[in-house]
Amino acid sequence: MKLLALVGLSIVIAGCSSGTPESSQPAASAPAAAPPAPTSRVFFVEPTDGATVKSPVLLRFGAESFSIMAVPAGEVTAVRAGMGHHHVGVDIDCLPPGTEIPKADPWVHFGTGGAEMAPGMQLTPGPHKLTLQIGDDKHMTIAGLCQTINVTVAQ
Ligand SMILES: [Cu+2]
Repeated sequence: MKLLALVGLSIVIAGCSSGTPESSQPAASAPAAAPPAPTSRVFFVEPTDGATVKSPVLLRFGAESFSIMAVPAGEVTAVRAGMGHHHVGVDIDCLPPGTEIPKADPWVHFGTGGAEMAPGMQLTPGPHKLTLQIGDDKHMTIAGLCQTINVTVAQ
């Protein structure tokens, strides 16, 4: 008798939910790649945004809730979730998520898992934009893991 009541109740609930328009549900975003944890971020430690610096410009990178790792040796057939390496682009903006970062100017890959360039990057005097962009093991950009800063290189 009790089982019968439960069955009846579930039918009522099913009847209600089927009457609800699906459009009232929050739309689930469907990114091309697995998204990083919401708190993941990447940032310049050196230089700081707006700084006046001297060439060669010392570069240091930081990352939170994301693992900076060397690209595996040999042919990479699959990417490791939550792992990647740094890239710096000079006078260029962040690339859209899911873009392969070119292995050419103005991009530098830190494929060995490094988080700095010392003594630094040669830059001409004047204002420059520096973009720090994470790429996965296939050098593909990941949503949210990019930062652009502006610096001025002194004469
Ligand atoms: Cu790369």
